[in-house]
Amino acid sequence: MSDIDPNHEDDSGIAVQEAKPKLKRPPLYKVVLLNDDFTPMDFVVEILTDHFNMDEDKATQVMLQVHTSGVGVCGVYTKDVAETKVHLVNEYSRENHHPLLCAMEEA
Ligand code: TYC
Repeated sequence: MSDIDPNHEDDSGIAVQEAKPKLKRPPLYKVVLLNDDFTPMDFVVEILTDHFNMDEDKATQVMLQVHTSGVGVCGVYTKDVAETKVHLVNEYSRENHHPLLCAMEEA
């Protein structure tokens, strides 16, 4: 019964072990925003609508969550997508002379 027992004999009587499936889901990463005392609230809301596909209400909720608790999750992505979002948001913030920090952590 090869479906149940991975250690079994093939037709020649030789013991064989089936390879376990090697597929694994890729690790996911949370992209987060950190609070600071200087970035205008409107700018944070703009980041959340433009880079994280949130409507105005959701973006305001998340911005206030960051403002009051210090950190908030913008979304969960594969590594490449998370890295790109962090890079683009931090670059855009610096271009606009705001200290807003975007970071990623394993989900
Ligand atoms: N604390 C900022 C202020 O009072 C607003 C803010 C919210 C800044 C979220 C950063 O990720 C942030 N203007």
